[in-house]
Amino acid sequence: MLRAYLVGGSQDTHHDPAELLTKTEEALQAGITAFQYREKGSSNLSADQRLKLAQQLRELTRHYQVPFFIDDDEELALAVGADGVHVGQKDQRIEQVIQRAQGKLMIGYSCNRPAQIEKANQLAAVDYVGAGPVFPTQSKADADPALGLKQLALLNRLSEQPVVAIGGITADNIAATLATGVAGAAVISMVFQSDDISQTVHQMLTAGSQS
Ligand code: TZP
Ligand code: MG
Repeated sequence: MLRAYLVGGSQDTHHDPAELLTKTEEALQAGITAFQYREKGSSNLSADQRLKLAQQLRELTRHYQVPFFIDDDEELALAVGADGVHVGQKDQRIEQVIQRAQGKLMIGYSCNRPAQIEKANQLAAVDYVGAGPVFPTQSKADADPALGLKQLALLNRLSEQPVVAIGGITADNIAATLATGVAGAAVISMVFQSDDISQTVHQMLTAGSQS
């Protein structure tokens, strides 16, 4: 599920929900293995617009039988029948999300320090860990400094849950990223800024398998 994980919201497609839907469908068709709706930062969508877009993304991902996560909003995830919720260190407290979502949603949790991984290891309800940013990224305004591959490999070794790497992953570094042993790569701009989404998803799915 984590191998080729696409993340996106309207801020990643020129604030155009229709473009988000079209590009996400192209990526689903090409074989992404999970999708996360992440409406953030510079987004100007109202709550009603977010709900409508989340419902449309739920329908699309269901059609392609791909797990659908929502960032930082377990109420929205429950309302649209998403498969999971993703929680950051700066979002709502993980304990509160677990209380509301346990047994109903898969839970992903962002970690970028060993102490955070150790905490995640204690939380049985956490299904996977997102680790990053691995490389510098333009897609997250409040991103922490880049981890680099050595630190990513360390976090992956410490984690008892599968780890998906995120942040600054491109065609040039995805093979090295996967070589750390993580379960997969999560990307925004590699796909949403691609001129050929189908080919880009193919690169994600085959990276690291050529020797
Ligand atoms: N969390 C850590 S880095 C990041 C998120 C959501 C942004 C990843 O975007 P990109 O364009 O793949 O670097
Ligand atoms: Mg978040």
